[in-house]
Amino acid sequence: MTFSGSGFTPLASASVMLDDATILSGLTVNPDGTLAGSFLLPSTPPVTGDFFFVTAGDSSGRSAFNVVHIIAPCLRGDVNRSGVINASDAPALVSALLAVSVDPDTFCVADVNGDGQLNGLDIEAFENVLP
Ligand SMILES: [Ca+2]
Repeated sequence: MTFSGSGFTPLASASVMLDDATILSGLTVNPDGTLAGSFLLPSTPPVTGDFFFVTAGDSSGRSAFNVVHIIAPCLRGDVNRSGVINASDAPALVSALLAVSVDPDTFCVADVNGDGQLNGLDIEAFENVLP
């Protein structure tokens, strides 16, 4: 997970908090007032729907925050987003194939054969990925 921000006091010391826990400390704001870096999220694997408040603050009391929403990696065939591929995904797959349009996350899990289209070929591919 990367973060970046600007408007901090140049060369001030800074830290980053994830929710209420300090995850990075001893940082120094860049001369142009920007601050950037990266950290690992504590939830492994991250669960869809999780979210974290990321707060970056400098020693002069300037801070910025953002909310990180977790979207799980696309598991093709897990159309109902339960974390596993099984027969329960079939109705969701059919709904996605019949829908006029779907959101990008649904498109990814419903495009089971990964060809960039939602059609009957994905049903065949779905049958092949069923355990
Ligand atoms: Ca497809």
